[in-house]
Amino acid sequence: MVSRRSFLGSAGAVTAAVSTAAVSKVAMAALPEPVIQTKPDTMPPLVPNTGRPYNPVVTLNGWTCPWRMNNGVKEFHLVAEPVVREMAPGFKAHLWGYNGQSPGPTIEVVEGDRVRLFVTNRLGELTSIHWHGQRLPNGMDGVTGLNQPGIPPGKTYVYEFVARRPGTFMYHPHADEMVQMAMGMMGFWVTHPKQKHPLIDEVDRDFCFLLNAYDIDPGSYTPKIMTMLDFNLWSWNSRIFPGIDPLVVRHMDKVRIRVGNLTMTNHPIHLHGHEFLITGTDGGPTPKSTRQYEVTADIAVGQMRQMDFLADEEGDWAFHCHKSHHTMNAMGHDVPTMIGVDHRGVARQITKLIPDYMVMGERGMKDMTEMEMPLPDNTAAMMAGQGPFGAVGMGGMFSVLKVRKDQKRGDYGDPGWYQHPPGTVAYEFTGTLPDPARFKAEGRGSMPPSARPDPDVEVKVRKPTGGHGKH
Ligand SMILES: [Cu+2]
Repeated sequence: MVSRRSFLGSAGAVTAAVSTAAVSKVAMAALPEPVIQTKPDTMPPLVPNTGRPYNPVVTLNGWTCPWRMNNGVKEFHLVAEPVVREMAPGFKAHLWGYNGQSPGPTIEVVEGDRVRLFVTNRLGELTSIHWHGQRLPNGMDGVTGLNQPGIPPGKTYVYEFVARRPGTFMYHPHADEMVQMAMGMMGFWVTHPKQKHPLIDEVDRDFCFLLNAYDIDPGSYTPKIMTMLDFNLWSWNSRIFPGIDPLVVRHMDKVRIRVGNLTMTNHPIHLHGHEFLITGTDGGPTPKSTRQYEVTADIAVGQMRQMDFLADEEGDWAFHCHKSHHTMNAMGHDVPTMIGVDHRGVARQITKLIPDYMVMGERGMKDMTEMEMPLPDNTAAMMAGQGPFGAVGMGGMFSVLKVRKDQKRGDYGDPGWYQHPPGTVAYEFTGTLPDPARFKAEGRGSMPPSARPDPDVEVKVRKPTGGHGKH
């Protein structure tokens, strides 16, 4: 019997919930060693040293799964198991994932590769993996009950197929989906083209991440699994701002960002300073005739988008979901009841109670940062990003695209804050200002209304002397 330690390898400190005793020695001997990752850092791209060459992707706050070649077949080993994910510095969530992390490692293969994926279940319930977007034999599609029995706890199943289409894909369970995805089980998949592809440009930097969401009460560690829409943590690869790494590129790099959505709502992902083209979806590369320049791509539930652009503007550019409540961290309406009432001012209490108030008002944000509220243990700070000009009132799905002239090719290290050329930062005007033009009267609309409110309070108040019945 091979011990669990050797089964897990040197990084086997990650706790496994279920014993591997059920796996026979013969089966164990045939399994590739699963590589375990315990850090939430963005790992450097995994340059392929076996199999066919390609330009590897960089998984934001993630990593690519190593493989072994076995008689021309690319073999991966995914282990479904409980993991601890640091969603932001100091804020740890108890999730389920693969190989020590949520999301699981990115799978990178080349078009035409024969792929064999060993999936070991160390959860307490059945699981399976669906390979979203792949062309494959029906029995490899991973829908529990329909295409295969669920993988019982402690067992390992094997999926095998040829990666037929190049493109951007993902994987996730098709067993108890609502629970298992709410717990963080998902991963990215990239199939690189086997040769120069007319619709797939070669790029200098290729980033990828999944949109996911959690509902974790302040002070607790485990997501609520029955939440349908009211999630309170909006994350990229199970990280929230300010815990999401910047996307660092070299000036004039061709950049690709691949995004998949496994939340329960759509996300308009918005890039500052540049325009991009949607060059691919999970359906494959987009025809050139369909491409138009955008600065926001709405990514619906279960969709993937691949955005290409030329990083020709230096600076620190915001990159975020455009739904303002998705760039907020755990706060919800539950927070005040969890932490008790603050008696230092009614306005401050309103700020706490009404999240929108904070989204709208600088004042509210300032108050929050000054308040030093006693928050429950393990609660993501509401406003925690510290920028070069002060607090960045954001959370959740927010990061920064850093474009630098002196960034070395292949260097993804954080270059620090952008040094603005003199005279290129918005500044305070201290002279005297004429009164700005102001709104003076309502328009008439396209035709007279058939009725109007009675009494016409607003109009009477504004123009007490005027008769308004005969527009
Ligand atoms: Cu969003």
